[in-house]
Amino acid sequence: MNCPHTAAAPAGRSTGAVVIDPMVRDLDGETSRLRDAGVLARIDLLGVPAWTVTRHAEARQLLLDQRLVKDIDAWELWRSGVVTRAWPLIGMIDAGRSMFTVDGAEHRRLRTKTSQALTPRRLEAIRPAIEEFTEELLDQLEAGRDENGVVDLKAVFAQPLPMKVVGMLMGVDESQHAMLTRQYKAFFSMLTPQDERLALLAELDVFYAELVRERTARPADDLTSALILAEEGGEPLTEEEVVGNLKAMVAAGHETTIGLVLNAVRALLSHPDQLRMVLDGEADWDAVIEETLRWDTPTTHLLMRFATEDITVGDEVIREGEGVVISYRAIGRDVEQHGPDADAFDITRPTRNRHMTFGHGPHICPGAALSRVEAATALPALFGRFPGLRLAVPDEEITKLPVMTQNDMAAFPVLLD
Ligand code: STR
Repeated sequence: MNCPHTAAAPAGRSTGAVVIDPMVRDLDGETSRLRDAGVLARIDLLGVPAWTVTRHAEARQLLLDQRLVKDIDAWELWRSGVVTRAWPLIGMIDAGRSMFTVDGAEHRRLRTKTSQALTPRRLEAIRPAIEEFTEELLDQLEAGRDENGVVDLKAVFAQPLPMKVVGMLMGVDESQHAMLTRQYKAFFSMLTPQDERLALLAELDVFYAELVRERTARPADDLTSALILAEEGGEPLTEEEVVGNLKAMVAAGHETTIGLVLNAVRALLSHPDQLRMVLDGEADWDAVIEETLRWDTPTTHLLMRFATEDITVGDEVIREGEGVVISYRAIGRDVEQHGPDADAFDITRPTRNRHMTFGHGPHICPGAALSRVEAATALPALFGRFPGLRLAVPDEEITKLPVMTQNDMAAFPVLLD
């Protein structure tokens, strides 16, 4: 593959690296190639080399290793100017100061309020609202059928639900949801030219900064306002930090739960025996959710961490300054962790809860419990209302969007009866 995004082919770019396909034409094939390439595999991300970790145990260990940091200035290819803002994946890493990009004591300072707002106990308070959104969207699903009875479960249900939830939580008005969905779709798509991506990120920064200024002037009952207000005697977050956290929450909350809900529906429809078990009460929805998280992870690759010292993993050495990706899809299919049938979807699997799809260590997903509540509300309500739900096209015709880091379907057309 040529390398249009960097000034020159980066020095040290290895031959034999697994090239990550920006068009996501064969995700399962790519996942097996990554696993075959080793515990630590060399990958090529649009011409930029990195390591990826493909096994559960070693990923767990690296996610606890303080020698790996999120600070982009620890990346040799960035410091030397080989990787620039012209690289289409830069927005996944250089996303402003927030809990997503900082480590150590500063990270705890940036993250505490968010994780406290998202504990299972605090989430009980918003469960009724999630149920209400779900019912509303199920009505829209029914009303949205075309003359053949077909409706896109993604556009009408799986996509708006997490947007409504994270919008309510952060205080983003409903009138802005369609704009945000459109912007993030363009942000993640590899078909978007990089100058357009950089422009939309700048527009989003303006939007979020305005929201933060509004809440600073007039605090409301939302997490954005809570992030602005200083703890008694504590250090308040700066405006840049509040904006960073806000955009991380909206991007993450909106983009990942779509995958969880849709992937669970798709897995059940293609494994009707297991759907039966759930509908007959022989298995519970939590089993579906956890097995879906393991088997068909919403996040394929998490970019990126950087080594501040040489780190040995098995017989490979990550050199100081090199980048490390966590390949959650490969990790979920680890046979050491989940057994020889790790590639099979099986809600009765004993290890279904022992996945690492939300990460591990200090950066473990603060929204994990929230996404579980969303899925545990959406899935039973959907199949409760439409027990005969089925795909309107053969499963092989469902295509992935050209998004390198997320596992994202283009559409999911269904029949409701
Ligand atoms: C998107 C662009 C942006 O403005 C801010 C962020 C920070 C949080 C990131 C998000 C990103 C991309 C999707 C991520 C999310 C955190 C969790 C989510 C990586 C870079 C996952 O896919 C797990």
